[in-house]
Amino acid sequence: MTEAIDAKIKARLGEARRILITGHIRPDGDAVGSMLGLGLALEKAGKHVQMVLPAGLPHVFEHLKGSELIEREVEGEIDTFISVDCAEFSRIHEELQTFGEPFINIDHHITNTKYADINLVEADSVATASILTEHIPAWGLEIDRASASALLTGLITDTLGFRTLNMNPKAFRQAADLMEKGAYIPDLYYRVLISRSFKAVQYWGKGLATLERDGQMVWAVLSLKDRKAVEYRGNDDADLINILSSIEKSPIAIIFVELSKGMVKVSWRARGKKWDVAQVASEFGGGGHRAAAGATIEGSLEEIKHRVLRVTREIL
Ligand SMILES: [Mn+2]
Repeated sequence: MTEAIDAKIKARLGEARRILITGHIRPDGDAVGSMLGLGLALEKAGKHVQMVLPAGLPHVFEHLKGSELIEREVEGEIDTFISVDCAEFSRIHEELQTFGEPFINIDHHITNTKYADINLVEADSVATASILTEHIPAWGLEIDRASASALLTGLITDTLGFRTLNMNPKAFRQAADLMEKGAYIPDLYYRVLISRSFKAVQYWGKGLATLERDGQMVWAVLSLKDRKAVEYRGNDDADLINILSSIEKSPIAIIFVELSKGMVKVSWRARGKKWDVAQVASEFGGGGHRAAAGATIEGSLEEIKHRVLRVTREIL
């Protein structure tokens, strides 16, 4: 089965001249690392590759070699469109949706809707970067040091540093292989999981001041006002969710981030195999994994908070 998909992808990439690669909107380390890991390998094989993120590259990944090649716009014609780490067509940036459905969809989300001509979806993989690390050589491509660093970044970020419940021996072996290709784990690890801006920690303070608990759930809220007050420039929770999910006796953590007036991003984290927060997120049109899921919901912060807490309590 996988061999057949590998053969199809290899043939398609062999014919490809001008390739477009993108990851999901609000790209994380796996989306960026996968784009770059594959894109650099294809460039090395002589392909014209455009790696595109219309909203730009999050600055936390700017240290990655080759990341300067990531553009905001597509130039000229495209004959092969590849999406990575993108569970649904709607998770591709609007501006790129005009290119139609991708030819190749490479992803590890269990909620993937298989919207492309060729779908390489392996839900038991810890990251899309893990799928790529395994399959890139089968497509006749080479993983060099820059590509290895990007892929290892995907592995590190999606597993929160090799500690999520879905971690498997294969991911450790792949990390070792990528290190042998020159990826330097201490630096990559520090950059994406440890280092933070002063403003991000001030922003945490705002969120932590709203911390509440009920039964096994713990939650916090980050409003637009908070973000402005500390001049935090990201459009996210600055990973505050990881702090919430460390709280003992509270296996379910939820964070509410007001993206704009009337638009709230909700993220869930669950500790322990008993819970499946992807199921809750899907009630709100979102998705993800058993242990980590998210949804973007329209409505006011207060109203969404009540609805989400009620539905999460009911389902879990
Ligand atoms: Mn991923």
